[in-house]
Amino acid sequence: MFNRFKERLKGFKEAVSTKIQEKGEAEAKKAEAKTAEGTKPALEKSAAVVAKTAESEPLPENNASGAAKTKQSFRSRAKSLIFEQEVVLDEKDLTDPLWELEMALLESDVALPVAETIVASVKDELVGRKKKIRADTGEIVEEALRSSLYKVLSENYFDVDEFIAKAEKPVKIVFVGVNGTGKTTSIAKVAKYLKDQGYSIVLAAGDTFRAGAVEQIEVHANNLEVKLVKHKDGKDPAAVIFDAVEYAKAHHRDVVLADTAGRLHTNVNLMDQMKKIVRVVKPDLLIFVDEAIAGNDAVERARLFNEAVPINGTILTKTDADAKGGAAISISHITGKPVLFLGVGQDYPDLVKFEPDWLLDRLLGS
Ligand SMILES: Nc1nc2c(ncn2[C@@H]2O[C@H](COP(=O)(O)OP(=O)(O)O)[C@@H](O)[C@H]2O)c(=O)[nH]1
Ligand SMILES: [Mg+2]
Repeated sequence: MFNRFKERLKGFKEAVSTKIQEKGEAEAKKAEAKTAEGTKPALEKSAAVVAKTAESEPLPENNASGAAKTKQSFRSRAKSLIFEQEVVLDEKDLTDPLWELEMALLESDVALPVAETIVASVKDELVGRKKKIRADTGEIVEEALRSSLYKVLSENYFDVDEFIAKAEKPVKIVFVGVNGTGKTTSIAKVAKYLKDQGYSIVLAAGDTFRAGAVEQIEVHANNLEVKLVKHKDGKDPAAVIFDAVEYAKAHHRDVVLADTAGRLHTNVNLMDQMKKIVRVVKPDLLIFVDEAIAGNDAVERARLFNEAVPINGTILTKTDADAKGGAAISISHITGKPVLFLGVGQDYPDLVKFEPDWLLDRLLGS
């Protein structure tokens, strides 16, 4: 998961570390020069004393090597000074590393405005703060990255568990998105997720477009032992979902999860159909589903869907197969809507409720 992202961040981390090291050395040299300057008169004085004593007394045998020893101890003190040096980074120091970071983010499919936000925040974290060199160099960079990514990831945080617990029942949730991204699979995963919490579930076979779609969701309904509402030869998804809601009301079921056909935002007819579903069903949550591996395309589609009909949040699937991480980092910032779940595999339990820390650990962890 996110291996390319981690790989790509290494360059930035190294660039900052090198900069801190260089500055520390320069500062230490300055300090060494100052120390040497300060002790020079004292050394001369002691040399004069030695010379004077030599006139009256025989020279102690070890005098020459004693002077060498003094010189040596200065050197090792200077060396340790490099490591203890406090380094302050200014904007100029960070120009190259931050460029490196921006490139890393863009190549990882992080959307441009999001990459710029992260870079500005990392710069803010690093510029002007006193940094103790050596011991915590790596940590400083890691911490700056972590807190900057955290800000972006937690921007629109939404607790879906709390929402469902408090919402009037049945909670109506409609899933939309393009074909093959994992809508139906995600519905099955969410059904299991909620069923495990004790909620009663009704599925709606609202993909009336694709051949085999009803059979596919029926298999999930049977596996999970939940009710499926479908229409025989029905072609109106709004009517199917409406009936599922009526069924849930009549039978006191907690949550309706409605499937829909895959559609592109450019398909006017299918986008109108989606608007009709929203008008008729008035979902509590309209969830956009897309796959993390689509990178910027997924983010752009989310933006366009949200423009056509305001979504409440997204589910990002196939993060288990995503090396870059860009979509997961960007999608919430770009749409202004929260990520609710991440798909992490093909089985029912492979669903993770979105938590910024969980994602951060995977983006930055080893
Ligand atoms: N690796 C992986 N595959 C997934 C994930 N979610 C869905 N898939 C697969 O994606 C394919 C399309 O899923 P489907 O639910 O039919 O997509 P839909 O057309 O949007 O309904 C299937 O083979 C799923 O098993 C996920 O989180 N990880
Ligand atoms: Mg489907």
